[in-house]
Amino acid sequence: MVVFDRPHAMLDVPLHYCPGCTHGIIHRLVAEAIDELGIEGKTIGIAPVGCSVMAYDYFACDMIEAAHGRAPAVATGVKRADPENHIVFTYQGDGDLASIGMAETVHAAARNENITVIFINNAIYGMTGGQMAPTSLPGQVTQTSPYGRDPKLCGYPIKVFEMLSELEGPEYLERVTVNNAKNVRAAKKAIKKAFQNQIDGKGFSLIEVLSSCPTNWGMTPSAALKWIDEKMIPYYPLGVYKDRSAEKEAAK
Ligand SMILES: Cc1ncc(C[n+]2csc(CCOP(=O)(O)OP(=O)(O)O)c2C)c(N)n1
Repeated sequence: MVVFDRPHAMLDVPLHYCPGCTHGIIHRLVAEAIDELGIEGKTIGIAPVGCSVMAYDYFACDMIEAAHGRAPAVATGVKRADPENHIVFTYQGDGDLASIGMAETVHAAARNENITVIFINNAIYGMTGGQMAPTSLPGQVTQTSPYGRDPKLCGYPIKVFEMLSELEGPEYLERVTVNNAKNVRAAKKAIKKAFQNQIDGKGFSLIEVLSSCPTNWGMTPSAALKWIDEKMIPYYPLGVYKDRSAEKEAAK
């Protein structure tokens, strides 16, 4: 009996990610959700630049490359062109989604576009070598904040969900992480729900995944997973920030 296998929606190729990077786990969870919902043939993924720029090599579904930050705009076009037959997801880093692409993110959420957004928050610009991101923590040492992020100089981190949950538009916002087995299971559930919402026509679903970047954080993989628990989760609490359908149900 097969009890564990590679998801069909994930291609059998080696990943280029650094040891201990959690992009690979999240790719797997997305692929499992696609398999379980039986949507591989109609799914189109949009990945802009960032460490996941080569995601088109890893997913078995159709993939489109977007310019930095523009994935929600591209996803909007793809989804609206054939809403009945396309399931569209974006896969974006925090530099991408919360900095150069912040406008696209906010407006797609406000419009309640019926798309699924997978947001990888590793608190740093990974691909370009570890510069400070909009989500880098106060005091965090990065290539461009060698003495630690000073909010007086660089401003405060952007808490994407705390902002977006004030909008009427979005259907579902949940922050998860993948730093231990229990959290991976919860992340899978949230990612699958974000796709299911789209299938059900409910609208904009965004899953933020607190992720590790051992290379640019200058840590071992296990220390990086611990850092998520000790530093990231207290600043970016896990949980559901918006679930409009559940709220409507509860109000009945
Ligand atoms: C318009 C534009 N500006 C800047 C860049 C350079 N660039 C490539 S990836 C990247 C940051 C990616 O960081 P993030 O989105 O956090 O993803 P990660 O690599 O950490 O997964 C930047 C600034 C670019 N490719 N295009």
